[in-house]
Amino acid sequence: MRIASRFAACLIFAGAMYLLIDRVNFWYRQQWHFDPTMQDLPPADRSRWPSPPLAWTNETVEVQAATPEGMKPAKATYYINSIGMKLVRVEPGRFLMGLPDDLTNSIGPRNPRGGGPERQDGPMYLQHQVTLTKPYIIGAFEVSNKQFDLYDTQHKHRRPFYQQGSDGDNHPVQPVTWQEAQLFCRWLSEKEGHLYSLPTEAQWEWACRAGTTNRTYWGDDVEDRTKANIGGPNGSEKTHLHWADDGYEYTAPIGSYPPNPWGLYDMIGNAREWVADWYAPFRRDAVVDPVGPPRGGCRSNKGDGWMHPFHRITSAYRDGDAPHDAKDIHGFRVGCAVE
Ligand SMILES: [Ca+2]
Repeated sequence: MRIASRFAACLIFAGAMYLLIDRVNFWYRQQWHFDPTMQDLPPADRSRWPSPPLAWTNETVEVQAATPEGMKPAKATYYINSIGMKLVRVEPGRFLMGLPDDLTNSIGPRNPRGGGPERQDGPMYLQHQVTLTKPYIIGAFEVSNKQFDLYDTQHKHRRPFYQQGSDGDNHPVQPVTWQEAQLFCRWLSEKEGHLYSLPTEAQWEWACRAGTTNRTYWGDDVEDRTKANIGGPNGSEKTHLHWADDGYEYTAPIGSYPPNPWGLYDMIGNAREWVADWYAPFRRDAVVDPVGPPRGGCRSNKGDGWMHPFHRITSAYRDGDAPHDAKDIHGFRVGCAVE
């Protein structure tokens, strides 16, 4: 009896400690909102930007795109900026963002506070209608190490071991913080006179889906590892080593897998990509040009990554991490305003 009561007391104590730590952790994350380095950048001082903006070249090519109907030829126009980055213009449209409830349950709702274990207390994938009213530009590829090195010559010393040396130059840059991704966009804006920024989460997902309504832009077979650089049945970093049958145990050079129907590469897999929004549960209401909530503790990132298990693979994938967090999976692609 004495042992049982001690055991019960231990359980109560452990439960209380867990709740206390959880609340402190939540409070701590909320404080990030007040840190100026975690905020959107101040409005750009455009007086020193090149005017008129640097001209881009462009090319229209036929690509073999991954679609729900299999591999299909598609025409894609790429704008090429001053550092050789290829960009695609995306037209306005309306789509269902998030996932239907049955899929949400199989993927597992993400923790609405970002990071940490998955929980059932937030509609992180609640499907809702999004209307985007303006065209925008988005990178056709993830930002590469070589491109990011032009902005930060010291980043090469932070590359993970599997991206060392010139062989890693064309891999997606990682790790980068949300703040670093923003600063890269500002640097590129000042260099060219075009207004770059991270895409919003809705802009990113519309571009990823590229008009498809399936679980991914190539259909519903999430175990098809010829379509994206993703993990295996158990995608933890440890076991991913056993899933190198596509030739890439970790990241792959950008553009190693087929593009989506709009000519965008690695929207699923490879680096997981920061977007502009604070990370928060979705609501059922239809929204127009959403930019996310005005405050939060974590920033969203999209697109699954090279270590993700099959059951999490979807165009709607999202997670939240601290803006100053930089894991070996955090990369990004640029967005740019049509002006
Ligand atoms: Ca990616």
